[in-house]
Amino acid sequence: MLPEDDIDICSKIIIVGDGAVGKTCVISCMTNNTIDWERDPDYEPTVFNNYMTNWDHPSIPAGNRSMEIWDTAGQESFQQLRCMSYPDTKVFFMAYDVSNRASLSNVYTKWEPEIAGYGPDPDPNPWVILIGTKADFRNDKERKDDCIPLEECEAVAKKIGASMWIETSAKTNATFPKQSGIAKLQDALMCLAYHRAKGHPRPNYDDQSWFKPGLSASDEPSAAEKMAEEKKESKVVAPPPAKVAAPAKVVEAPEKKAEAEPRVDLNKIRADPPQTDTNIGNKSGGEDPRGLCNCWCF
Ligand SMILES: Nc1nc2c(ncn2[C@@H]2O[C@H](COP(=O)(O)OP(=O)(O)OP(=O)(O)O)[C@@H](O)[C@H]2O)c(=O)[nH]1
Ligand SMILES: [Mg+2]
Repeated sequence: MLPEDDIDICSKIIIVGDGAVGKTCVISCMTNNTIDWERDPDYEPTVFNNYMTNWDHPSIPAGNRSMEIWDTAGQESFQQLRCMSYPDTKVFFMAYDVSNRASLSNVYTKWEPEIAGYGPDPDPNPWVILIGTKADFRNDKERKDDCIPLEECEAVAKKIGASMWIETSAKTNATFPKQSGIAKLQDALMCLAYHRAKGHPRPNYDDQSWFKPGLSASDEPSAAEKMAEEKKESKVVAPPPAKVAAPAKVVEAPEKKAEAEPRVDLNKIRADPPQTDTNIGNKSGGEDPRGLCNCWCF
């Protein structure tokens, strides 16, 4: 373990992007991992939700580290509420769906101006990780032709001054977390938040020296991989009951790791989403079928 660092870090992270691109599913992968992909998960638009957690990374000196991650509504009707959450954000996740060109162009026509222009003291150069979601579509014979070429996505990352661009699949993460891009996203988030807290300049896309693989470096099967394996085995004897929350993803617990602390849970308040070109459906009211809770266990 590296020596204790001299600073306490509490980083605020926000995810933005069009409605239904898969923001909440990505956050779920980084937290409780309870989405049941064997049943097509219902789309429940988010209004607002946040999570608080401690975190660590093998390349980052130990210290008092916490992160607050905010899941926002992509729906236009929640713009005002969403914007209120922007001040003091250290790292933004900007998400697009790899099969939805409008969601990618909205990254620079809508989301980048929105986060860089809000509030009395907006940050004209926000720190951003661009996230492609639903990357499993790239290997899906029925959907791969809809997918945006990788070069175009990378060009957008450069255009908005993102420090990194990562394509992820929340769906694949259930069985292949290393390949899903989620572990890499977690590593990138921790490294970038630390870099910012240390007062370093915002990294350019072409300089990735700030990034160190941690979770994504291990060859050991992760807890999620083992869980998926166990789930498969237990299915032979008895199918798992629907909607039972899976155990939280556990990755080498650090000595100082604490239970994630619930903060605010408004996820039960459902949006009444307008139909946009990225809105694949809607449903309001009732329990969240994904069973999301406010926790984050790296
Ligand atoms: N194939 C596939 N589908 C996904 C993936 N992630 C999300 N989805 C689907 O997309 C739907 C919407 O995902 P959400 O995470 O709720 O979308 P969101 O961006 O949070 O939407 P808002 O809360 O309205 O802004 C889910 O119900 C899934 O069916 C993925 O990685 N692969
Ligand atoms: Mg959501």
